[in-house]
Amino acid sequence: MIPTFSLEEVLKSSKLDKNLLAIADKVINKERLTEEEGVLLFEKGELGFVGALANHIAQRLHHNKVYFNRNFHIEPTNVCVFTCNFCSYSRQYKHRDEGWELGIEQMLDIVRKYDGQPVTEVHIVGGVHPKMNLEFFCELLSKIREHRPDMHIKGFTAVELDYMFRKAKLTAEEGLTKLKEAGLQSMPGGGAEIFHPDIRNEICADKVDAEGWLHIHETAHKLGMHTNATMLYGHIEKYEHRVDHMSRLRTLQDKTGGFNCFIPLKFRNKDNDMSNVPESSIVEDMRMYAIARIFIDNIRNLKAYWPMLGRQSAQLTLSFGVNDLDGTIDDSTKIYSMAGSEEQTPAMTTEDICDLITAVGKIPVERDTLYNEIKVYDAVEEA
Ligand code: V47
Ligand code: SF4
Repeated sequence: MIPTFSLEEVLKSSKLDKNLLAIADKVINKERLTEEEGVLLFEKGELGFVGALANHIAQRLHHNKVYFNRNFHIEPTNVCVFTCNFCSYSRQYKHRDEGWELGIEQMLDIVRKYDGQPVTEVHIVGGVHPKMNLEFFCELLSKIREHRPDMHIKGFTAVELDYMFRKAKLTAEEGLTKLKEAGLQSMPGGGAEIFHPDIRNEICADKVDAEGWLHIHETAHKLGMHTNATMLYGHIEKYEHRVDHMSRLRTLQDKTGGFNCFIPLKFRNKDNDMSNVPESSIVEDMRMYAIARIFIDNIRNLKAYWPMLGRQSAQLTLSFGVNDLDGTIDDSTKIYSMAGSEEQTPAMTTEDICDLITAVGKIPVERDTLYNEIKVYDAVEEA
């Protein structure tokens, strides 16, 4: 079993910096950290210290429960009008013969493959294709809804939506209302990358900026839709950029309460224009998850997305504040396999996921997209 760090033991250490001790006091008293304190945690907080604090918070919120979801992905295309330097997945329109472009019937065939299976969510995400417009996606959504009315449809990053709405000459509110009427129920968290313009302009200059991304999510929340939020870390950003990013999300969450979960995404460096940038170490990954859990005090769920992190590292994050493994049973996503993830054909059965969770002394809980509990798997029960 992986050891979890006891807060009491860690606080007994006489070597602790007094500012770190003050942060620990704040965490124990449920007080919010400032941005300066967030940066200090990244600079000085050792793995055991941040792990103990993160674990304390996760226990307070979720006891020993770790959530997973039964879902599958549809990736309509990897053709993209944008040119993010970290992306190993996209192909420009002029090279579209090297990529894929699915029609509505082909995507419905993917949905039909899961007929009779207890999946609760479909996650639709892909490149930004210049010819796949709002009308096309409304048709797709309504046909999925008609075929499988019980299944939650989570779809489209704010990057895809921003482009779709600008082309249709609609505001975010008008565009989201149309998609919602067609069947869209929530939005994934992609496209956030790093909000700070100093970094954003270096890694993904041509797509929607921080204000645009946040505006689309705020509008979705206003329309009653929940959304997720991501952060692409471990490349050229500095600690203050990570804290700035998390702080902007924390501020919007105070306003709307619409974020379901936060997902730090580890930068993978295979076959992209940033392949010269080394990947973060596993210690840095665990510190990232722990500090996210400590700093963002108003988003209840912290997700480790195992197809990108690899299942062993994802399992380790459960001792660093993570309470959600996403848990895709058949994840056909190519975003990470093409960028060098250990998971080349990501698929885990419910039993695999439950084993991963129980092996670190936690309780697997199947959830729906909105974190309603579907089934708690206790130790004696077969998955
Ligand atoms: O925005 C692209 C990331 C994201 C690389 O909301 C990369 O439940 C690492 O956001 N290395 C899209 N990351 C995927 C995404 C997501 C995935 C799973 C669940 C949810 C959710 C959202 O993938 C992009 C970008 O940040 N990405 N290339 C790369 N080389
Ligand atoms: Fe396009 Fe998304 Fe890749 Fe950027 S990360 S190039 S928006 S597919």
